[in-house]
Amino acid sequence: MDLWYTEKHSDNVGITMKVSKSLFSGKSDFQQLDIVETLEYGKMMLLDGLVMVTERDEFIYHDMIVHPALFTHPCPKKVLVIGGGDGGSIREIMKHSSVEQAVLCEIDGLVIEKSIEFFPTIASEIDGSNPRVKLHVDDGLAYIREHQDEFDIILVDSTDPIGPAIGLFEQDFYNLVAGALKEDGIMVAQSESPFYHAKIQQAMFANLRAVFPIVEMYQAFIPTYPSGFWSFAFASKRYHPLHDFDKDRAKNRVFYTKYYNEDLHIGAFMLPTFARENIKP
Ligand code: AG3
Repeated sequence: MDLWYTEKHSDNVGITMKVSKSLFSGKSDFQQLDIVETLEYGKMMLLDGLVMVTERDEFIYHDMIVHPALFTHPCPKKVLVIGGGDGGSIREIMKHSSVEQAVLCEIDGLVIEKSIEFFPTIASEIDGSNPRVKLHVDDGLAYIREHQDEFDIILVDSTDPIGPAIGLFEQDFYNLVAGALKEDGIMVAQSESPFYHAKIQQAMFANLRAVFPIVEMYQAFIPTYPSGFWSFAFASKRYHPLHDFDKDRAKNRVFYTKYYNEDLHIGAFMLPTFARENIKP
């Protein structure tokens, strides 16, 4: 029997993958979590039916949510990830030796638990073995309210703005993030597909501009997300992702990155016209 999984990207289009088996299916207090084995992309995690990670292409998203900010900030020591319960962002952050502590604040403990069980290569730094990593199962808003003026970098590794992540796209939240950052802090948030989510981007970037002096969008090619054309918001109090970028430091990095590199860091900020228009001030 042929089993296929489809995530609908609109009423009339989606992505479909052939599945060999279902590994886990359950409902937490917050959302529906499914883990399936696909033939093309390896294991895949879905939240409320939306693709979060696959073993084959997760390196792209995780390289790109982490390294542009960590190679722009001159010396990131304390980094917070909001969401990101699979641990992929924390894994990449840990490659930066300047980082003394990384905190993961994920609202859904089930995502952490099942990622450790089914995605050991992604969750490799959140299984309790690394003393530089702290885990909090908590609402991101509640957490940052109590941790003001503390972080060099905050990464918002969220799902789409429906369900539990809805508040993570609003101006009140960005005000709290700005407060939780030090005076030269940087925030990066996943910012959906420029091709399908123009309205979300318009609102999100307007909210960010109301709070941060430097706001830029950059892109990455992520085959399993809607349209494959994905984006991130770079919002910063002092450092500009291109003008303050030390290309030699990125070039001389001592770890391997399968997607990110010092040239792509610059190229990722170059946007097609329609994407620029989505976020026009
Ligand atoms: N964050 C998910 C981005 C949103 C994907 N959207 C979708 N498939 N409709 C992924 C978490 C990875 N750490």
